[in-house]
Amino acid sequence: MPANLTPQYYKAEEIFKKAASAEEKISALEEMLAVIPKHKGTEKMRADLKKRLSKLREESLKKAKAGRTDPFVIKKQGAGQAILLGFPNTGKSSLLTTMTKARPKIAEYPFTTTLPLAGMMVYQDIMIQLVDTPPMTEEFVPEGLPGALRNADAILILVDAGSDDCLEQLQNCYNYLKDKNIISEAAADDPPGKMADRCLVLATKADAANSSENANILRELGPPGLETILVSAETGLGLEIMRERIYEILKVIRVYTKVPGKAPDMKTPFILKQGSTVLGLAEAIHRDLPQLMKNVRIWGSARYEGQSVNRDYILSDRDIVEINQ
Ligand SMILES: Nc1nc2c(ncn2[C@@H]2O[C@H](COP(=O)(O)OP(=O)(O)OP(=O)(O)O)[C@@H](O)[C@H]2O)c(=O)[nH]1
Ligand SMILES: [Mg+2]
Repeated sequence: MPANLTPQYYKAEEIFKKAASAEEKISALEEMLAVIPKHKGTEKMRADLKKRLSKLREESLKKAKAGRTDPFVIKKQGAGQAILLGFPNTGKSSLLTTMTKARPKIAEYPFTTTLPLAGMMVYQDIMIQLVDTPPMTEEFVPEGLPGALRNADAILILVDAGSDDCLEQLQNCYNYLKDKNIISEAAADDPPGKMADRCLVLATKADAANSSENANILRELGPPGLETILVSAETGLGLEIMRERIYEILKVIRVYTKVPGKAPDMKTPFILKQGSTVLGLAEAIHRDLPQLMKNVRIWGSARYEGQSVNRDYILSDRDIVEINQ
């Protein structure tokens, strides 16, 4: 049976053929379906149009979903990512402001921060990413926060050392992390700092009354094996030691490279996982380098300066490496 297609149909089909985007194609197909004569002769064509339309709609929905950015998925930058966790008003945003160029809103009332915000903190010659987050409480944890915590390299638990609730705040945060399996439980005999692999407690507002006493209460009665540092975003107390501890938690090393016969590049170290070898460094520099490298010399951890080592040699923080091809 003849289809007897109309000029409107041919026009819509022309638009469809020229359409560049999925949205244009969808609306042209919808038009074609709307204007196509509905009789036995076009039955197959209409079924085909419907099939194409639903396929395009599905694809475009998938794309839209993938393109939507989740604010709790924070792309890592620098030597590692340390996320701030804590009850409202504990000074998370103030710490981010003091340590980085990021400028979150700070206020004396609770629940000021509603979305995560990242900033870069300088540590010696590298940068470490700090991520401010909306607060958690015993009753409420923002959706998306557990995923962000799980993904972070270090978790900084902030508690207000100026408040008598600080031990309760710490216990709540710690129990939450443990219950959600974000960290593993510390053993009672773990030395401070070894605990729960990547947590550090920051007792904030060190400039407030009773803060030292409260920090001691946290150390004595808080979960075992947790290291607590008393810090103040206002006076700067404790911030240097905090930076050092965060770096240690990241378990990375800095390695500097040098071209034969030239001075080493001490400005931009390669950041590698602790335990990385010369081969790991070569892979990080360029994927073809492992095949090309011949003699490798090390300054720093080697027995003598400029010592030749093989590709299995385990590098140390601040080693200088010369790779000859
Ligand atoms: N004295 C003193 N006050 C501080 C310090 N750090 C933060 N504050 C104050 O504590 C209040 C809360 O600070 P924020 O940085 O907004 O706290 P937050 O944890 O980000 O709060 P939320 O976003 O609500 O979770 C503000 O009034 C700050 O000025 C500090 O080191 N010393
Ligand atoms: Mg905040």
